Amino acid sequence: MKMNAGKRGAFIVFEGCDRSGKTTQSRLLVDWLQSKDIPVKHMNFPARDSRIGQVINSYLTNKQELSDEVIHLMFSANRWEFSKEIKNHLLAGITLVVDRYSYSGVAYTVAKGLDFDWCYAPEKGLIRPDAVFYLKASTDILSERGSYGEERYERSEFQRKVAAVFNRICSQESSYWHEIQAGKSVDDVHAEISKVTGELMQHVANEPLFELK
Ligand code: Z5A
Repeated sequence: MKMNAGKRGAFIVFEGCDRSGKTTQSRLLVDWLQSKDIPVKHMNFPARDSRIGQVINSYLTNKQELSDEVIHLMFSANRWEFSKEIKNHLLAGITLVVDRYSYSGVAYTVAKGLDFDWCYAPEKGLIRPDAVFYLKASTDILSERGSYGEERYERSEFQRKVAAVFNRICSQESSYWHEIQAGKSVDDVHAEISKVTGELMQHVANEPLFELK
């Protein structure tokens, strides 16, 4: 559904498996945009500081047990908590660079065996990104970046299932998803992302915001 038109910021999301470089690249992109005097803000999901985010954090760090359905809806509620803020920033002309969004929500829960459509349903109505950078690399490459930590989901077999869901979404949403080979050097990956972002910034300001549907 189309919403307000006007000069606005771009909504840029990073997705990918663990250690694919989302934090590294999203920070570099923020620095790059700032160097061009573009107003920009970095966000990440889960946003662990909110009340819902604190519950998510206790689940991820294995301090609390929740059913797969309940934690899925908590992750989605965490995004809804910030949806008005996201919209207001974009309409105020601030570009948002966001580390994980709805697609992580879908990918990690579908990887547990839940139905794709059920997982996607609570995301409908959230603002749709203008660009998603999908940082893609094999689990073998990613596991060379250090051993998995103590949090849930940090296991190779599970990560392969997550990657399969990201691949599916990437081919379904190819109009705004950009597959980036994340096994390249940090500088090469950044160069590719900043090039696509530069092109995006030339036209996005006058486009309406869209919702996930
Ligand atoms: N989750 C969910 O289930 N549902 C949801 O709706 C959402 C999330 C939003 C926590 O997320 C968990 O929540 C996550 C998904 C689930 N599950 N897991 N596992 P998080 O965002 O807090 O995840 P994280 O654990 O903090 O980040 P990450 O994904 O593990 O890492 P990253 O941000 O992609 O990578 P990085 O920190 O930038 O880099 C990792 C290392 O690789 C670091 O040492 C870098 O220096 C190195 N690196 C980065 N790029 C390169 C290149 N190009 N070459 C070599 N080395 C590199």
